[in-house]
Amino acid sequence: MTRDITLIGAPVETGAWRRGCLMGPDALRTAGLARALRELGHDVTDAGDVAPIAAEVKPTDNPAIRDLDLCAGWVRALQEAGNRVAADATPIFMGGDHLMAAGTVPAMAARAEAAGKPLFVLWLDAHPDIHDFVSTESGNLHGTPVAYFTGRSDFAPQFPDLPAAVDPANICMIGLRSVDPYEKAALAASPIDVTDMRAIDEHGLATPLRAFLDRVEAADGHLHVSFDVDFLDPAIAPAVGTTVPGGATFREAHLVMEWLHDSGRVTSLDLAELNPFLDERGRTALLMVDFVASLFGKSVLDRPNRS
Ligand code: NNH
Ligand code: MN
Ligand code: MN
Ligand code: MN
Repeated sequence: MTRDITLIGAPVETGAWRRGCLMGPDALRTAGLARALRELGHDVTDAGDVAPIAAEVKPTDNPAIRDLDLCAGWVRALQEAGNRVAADATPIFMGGDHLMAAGTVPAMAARAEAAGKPLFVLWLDAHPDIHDFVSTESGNLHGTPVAYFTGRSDFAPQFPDLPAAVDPANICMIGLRSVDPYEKAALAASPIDVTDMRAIDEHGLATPLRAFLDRVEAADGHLHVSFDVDFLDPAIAPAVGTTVPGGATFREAHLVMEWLHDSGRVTSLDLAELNPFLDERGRTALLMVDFVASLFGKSVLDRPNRS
């Protein structure tokens, strides 16, 4: 299937403690993201980078929160950029830290709603990013997008009113291995489908991913994939500010990409947390491009796999 793919740069870095994610979109460009997708036959347009909408917002009561004005400006700008994406286009949002998902996911939820379909979200990450303005101890707002886009906590008036909330029952998180106490409680009380690294070690990720993709299919849903670089093991993907040992291997991540492709269901993608300042000769950026190519149709053999 040939797609109209729009690359949208989201060089937000104020959601993370370490600087450098602002170089993420350019590193993905340099690593050949557009070329790799064109070689697979897709029509690719690079829409350039989004810029934050300057705004001064009301401070919160949590003194730990960092760069609130700029973060709020990014969320607003990325929602607006997401709203401009054509109904039949497949956007790839090139981050930028994971705060980007507070912009991209609500826009994709609104787009799905306009098409009369539910939005499902596959969250590939070491972290659940389900903090809110009150619970975050680090004050880094890349740890908050899931609480925001599910409407779980109040982010008003700093972040925009949600155009459409994502039903937490439509979210699947895979790869978790760094969960703060508040987040543990939040997940325990939530219908979010969670596969942590222990579950992957014990049973593999095939069963939970298949079950989730079957649900997307049965509901005829849109599927947004939010891929945080730290989903991957730091041994293969060092270019991320929050490495956590014991992540997904090359083969596990590759299999996820190939199943996502086979499902035909992916309607939008975030590439989050790539920090090129921490990379080694571009290897993490090149690896991400390789995974994206697999998600959009690069295969080893020109015949279906038997399974
Ligand atoms: N939970 C931590 C925090 O809120 C870490 C979040 N960092 C991430 N998330 N990289 O994916 O600060
Ligand atoms: Mn740039
Ligand atoms: Mn994340
Ligand atoms: Mn993470």
